Formats: sequence, C-alpha cells, structure tokens
Amino acid sequence: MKRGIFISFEGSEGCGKSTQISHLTQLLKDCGREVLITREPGGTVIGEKIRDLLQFTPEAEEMTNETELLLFAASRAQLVREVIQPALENGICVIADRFLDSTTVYQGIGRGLNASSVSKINDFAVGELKPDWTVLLDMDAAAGHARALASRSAQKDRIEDQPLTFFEKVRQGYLKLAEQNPERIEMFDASGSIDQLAKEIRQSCFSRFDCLEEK
Ligand code: Z5A
Repeated sequence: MKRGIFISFEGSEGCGKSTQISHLTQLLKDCGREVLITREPGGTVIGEKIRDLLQFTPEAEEMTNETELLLFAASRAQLVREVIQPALENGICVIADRFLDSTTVYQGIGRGLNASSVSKINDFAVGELKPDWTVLLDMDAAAGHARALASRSAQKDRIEDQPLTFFEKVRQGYLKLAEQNPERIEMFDASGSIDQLAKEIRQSCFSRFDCLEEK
C-alpha cells in the first residue's frame, strides 16, 4: 500500500489554518484520498488532557517554559505513534493543524529556550517523521491576533494572552525557519481573501504532488 501524504499547516494565531485545512481536505477527497485532520496540542485522549493543562488550567500560570516545552512534545509523541504513523501507513493523508515547527518557533524563539535543546526534544518526540509539505500562512501578527479574538466564543487561552511582541517574534521565527527549509516549508500571504488563498494552496499542492488528480 502507498503511504499517505503528510501535510502540516503552521502560522501565528488567527492566520486561517483551520479554514484552509477544510479547503485542502475537500480537494484531497475530490482526488479520491482518505484524509485525517489532527490538531496540536491534542488529537488523542492523552493529548487533549495535556491541551487542557497547557491552555486553560488556572494553576498553569505557574508553569515554567521548560515544562511547557515538554508538554507540547509529550502531546505530539502520543499523536505521532497513536494516530499519524498508523494512518500514513494505511495510505491515509494526514493534515496536521500545527506540528513540530510550532514548538521550534513558540518555545524556541517566543519563549527564548535554547534552540539545540528544543531541537533534540522535538526529534525525540517525533522520531524520523517530517511533513512532506508544510504550508506556512504568514500575516501581520496584530491582524492575526484580532481575527483570532473576534472568532473566539470561549475564553482566551494562556498563550493567546501573551503580548504582541511575543507574536511578532513568532512570525519572524517562522519566516526564518521557512528560509532554512525551502524544500519543505512554503510560505503564503494569508492577508488576502479566503478564496484567493485556497486557490494558491490548491495550485501549489497539485504541482508538488503529481500523484494527485481530480476524479
Ligand atoms: N503552541 C505552542 O506554543 N507550541 C506548540 O508546539 C504547539 C502549539 C503545537 C494552540 O492554539 C496554541 O498553542 C497556539 C500555539 C501554541 N497559540 N497561539 N497563539 P489553538 O489550537 O487554540 O489555536 P491556533 O492554532 O493558534 O489557531 P486559531 O487561532 O484557532 O486560528 P486558525 O486556525 O489559524 O484560523 P481560523 O480559525 O481558520 O480563522 C480565524 C478567524 O479568521 C475565523 O473567524 C475565520 O473565518 C477568519 N479567517 C480565516 N481566514 C481569513 C481570511 N483570509 N480573511 C479574513 N478572515 C479570515
């Protein structure tokens, strides 16, 4: 059986990942592919408990940056082995709403943790697994933050509460990572309309994976 395609979406909050993931999912389904969407932190029973701890538990205000890093990595280690690897081996395409680049950027650059420690922990958590393609949605940090806040029905989470300078560092971190990994990470301007962006991602997806063809 042919291995499924593994695509991750990255970018600062409110950049439109979930919206574009729905469009790409439909595209892959139209090509006759089975698709699984994952989100991080979360995506497994253990991961969802970690998500809650990371984002909403009141005591998490006391959480150190090192603990935060290890919890994101723990959630991903579970997700990779329980969900992502088995799906890919069964020919299912996986679209990840965030993957290890989020940790490199949010914890490594946003929180300022040692880059080589973050990289070692990332590698330990995911093993050899890397996305075949990473779609980076780039936009002004303040505009993304405003979009995210406007769409929230529930309470703000702990990370969304960071100052704007944190999200500006995150954005620059992503841009640097894209420069360092041009074969895997493709940057799209996320400030335009939903339809225009979906069209650009679609074109790029077809030119990258010649195994895809609309039925
Ligand atoms: N985090 C971390 O620190 N380390 C890690 O390793 C991992 C994560 C994995 C997870 O938050 C938090 O954890 C995240 C990083 C951190 N914190 N921050 N910040 P989450 O999963 O709850 O949320 P998120 O990943 O940040 O995504 P989001 O804010 O939910 O947004 P989104 O999925 O990118 O956007 P959306 O939901 O598709 O769109 C947001 C709104 O904008 C919505 O109303 C849309 O209709 C609208 N939208 C979308 N596209 C457009 C365009 N093109 N124009 C106009 N309006 C649009």
